[in-house]
Amino acid sequence: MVLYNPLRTAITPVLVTPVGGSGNTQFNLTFPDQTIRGDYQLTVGPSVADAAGHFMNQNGNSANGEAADSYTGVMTFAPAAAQTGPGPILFEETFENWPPVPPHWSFQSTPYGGGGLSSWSPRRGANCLALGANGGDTSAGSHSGMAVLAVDLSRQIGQTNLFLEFWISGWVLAVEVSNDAQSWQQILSVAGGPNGYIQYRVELTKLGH
Ligand SMILES: [Ca+2]
Ligand SMILES: [Ca+2]
Repeated sequence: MVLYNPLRTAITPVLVTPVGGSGNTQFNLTFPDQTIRGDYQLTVGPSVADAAGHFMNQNGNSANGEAADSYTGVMTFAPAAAQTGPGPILFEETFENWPPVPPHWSFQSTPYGGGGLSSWSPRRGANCLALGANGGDTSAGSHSGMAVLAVDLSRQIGQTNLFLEFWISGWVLAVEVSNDAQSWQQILSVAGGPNGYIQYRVELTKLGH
């Protein structure tokens, strides 16, 4: 059994204890407190046997204990969003204070992508955000990844002149915004070679959010 965090790192230790009175049909998992926002993936089996020695058969065919008979589930953990401070810069992410990954960042893998911190050619300071395979390894060939920054802008409702400003460098990059993390509006799509950093500035108050 393996429990992965959103950076595709296995969490250790994970202790498994039967729920009292369940007849060993329910189990509690105990693991260190997690702070990273995003999808946690749990894989169980297939070499888990019932009392009669039958291994798992998650795909329901005639053979037990195959690689395809393991169970995989995903749980989404969303701790608090980042809060804004006094202006003129309401929120600034410099990536200089990782680790740990702040709980307002999350990552998704598609399938081996992900995000993480990189010291590879940051525009400013020692760190930048990297989207790539296995937690930001941009050397691992073709891959994709998504990082989500959750910022609470409820104090800025009705405000004008609200901007999102950032520097990016890479092959193909898309930036989307959402006010509910369900429906997303693409505000930027860039295709081109890694010709160095380019600064972008988007006026959020003109997006209809
Ligand atoms: Ca099977
Ligand atoms: Ca930096």
